[in-house]
Amino acid sequence: MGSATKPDRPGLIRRIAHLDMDAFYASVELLRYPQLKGLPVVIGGGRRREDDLLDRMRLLQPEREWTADHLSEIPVDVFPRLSGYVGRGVITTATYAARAFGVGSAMGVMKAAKLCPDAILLPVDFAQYRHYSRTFKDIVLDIAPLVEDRGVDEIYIDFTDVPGGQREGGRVLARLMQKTITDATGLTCSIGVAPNKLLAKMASEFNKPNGISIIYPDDLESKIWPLACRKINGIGPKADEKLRAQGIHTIGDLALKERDWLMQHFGQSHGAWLHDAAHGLDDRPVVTDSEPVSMSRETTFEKDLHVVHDRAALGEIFTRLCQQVAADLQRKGYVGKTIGIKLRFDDFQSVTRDHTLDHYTANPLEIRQVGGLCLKRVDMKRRLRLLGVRVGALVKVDSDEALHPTSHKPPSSKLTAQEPPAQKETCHEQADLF
Ligand code: DCP
Ligand code: MG
Repeated sequence: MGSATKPDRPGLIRRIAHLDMDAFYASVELLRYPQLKGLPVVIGGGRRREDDLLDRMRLLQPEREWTADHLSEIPVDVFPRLSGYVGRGVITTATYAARAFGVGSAMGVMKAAKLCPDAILLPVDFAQYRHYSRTFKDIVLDIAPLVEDRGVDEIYIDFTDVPGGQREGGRVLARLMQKTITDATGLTCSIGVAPNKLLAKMASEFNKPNGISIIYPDDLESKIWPLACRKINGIGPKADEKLRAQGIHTIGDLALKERDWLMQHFGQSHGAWLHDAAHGLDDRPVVTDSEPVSMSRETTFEKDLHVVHDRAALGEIFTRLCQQVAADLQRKGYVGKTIGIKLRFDDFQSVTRDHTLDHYTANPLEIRQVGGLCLKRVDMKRRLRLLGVRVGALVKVDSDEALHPTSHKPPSSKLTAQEPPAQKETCHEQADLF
């Protein structure tokens, strides 16, 4: 699994955790309706109308008071069931009891009703989920400072330097986090700890719910290679189909393929990434909120601009955007080496292109020049609504990396848009515009 130790502190093993809350929306709902614990419950089909249930109780039992304080006293048989549902709503998540019937995220409520008609259907309440999301993240931040926010219910945490983070491969710290979160909120989570983010993300699923899974470098063959390729975060259904067409089903199958073969069949960068991923290699750092990944400036024009007729205006706007993003970088003390552009055409189709330099910069002229080269790679077939420039792969201007860029890789260009690269013939006309 490559060198797992940290070059700057030999002996310390890189330990990265991925924490994911269990059946998150459903578990938050069960906090206010504890009487539903253990039952099949699905969340979806509409926004929250808590008062509907209370209104019903006021009719059924008018002799007593029914307020938001009495939610836990609503009898189970009063809750709406899936069987009564008619509509096009989609399920956001389901309790583990409901999952046993094959019900899960992104499934139509009507379909779920066929699988488990007796499941209880509750509406979504995003404000409540956001509240608990903030709460569990704050708890983790109190224990470990390096936390990367990955959405409402998941985070990566760098355990490497945290006290207890190395004990039992990270299990001691993971257990402390689970307990602190459950004590404070009543919610459970699952945690995977591994040498990197890629493996930690897979590991957090191994023992769900309320589980901990520890992956060591030597576990690759026994624990990772038997898994389906889809378990790699980044291999979606389309990529999986392509792999299957080549007889590659498991991560172990993928690991057996030569790097060159993968690069030939799946493109240089994707092929190389597939090879690394199958061998459990992933150097991505845990990126905290305080470290921006990129800075960008963009503008939507008052009226759509024509690439030829409005050439002067577009050139000026682009120069200004580059100056602004360079000023942002300089003010905040960052330099970056990936320069990218974004365009939106009058049909709302968006295109991005970027180019990675072999050094870091915050120089407006250089950003302008490299951005201009990126623009030349776009087929300007329509009028433009929006133009933007982005500088990514940021580091602090006074960091070691900025002063002595370590990458010996040649500068590379990457197409980040979904559509095929611009045709040469159509590019000629625009070649001098920017
Ligand atoms: N979510 C959603 N629509 C989806 C997937 C998820 O609205 N298609 C929401 C509901 C989930 C939350 O995001 O509760 C977190 O997603 P997860 O994939 O982590 O799923 P859960 O936390 O519900 O379950 P698990 O225990 O498998 O993590
Ligand atoms: Mg989850």
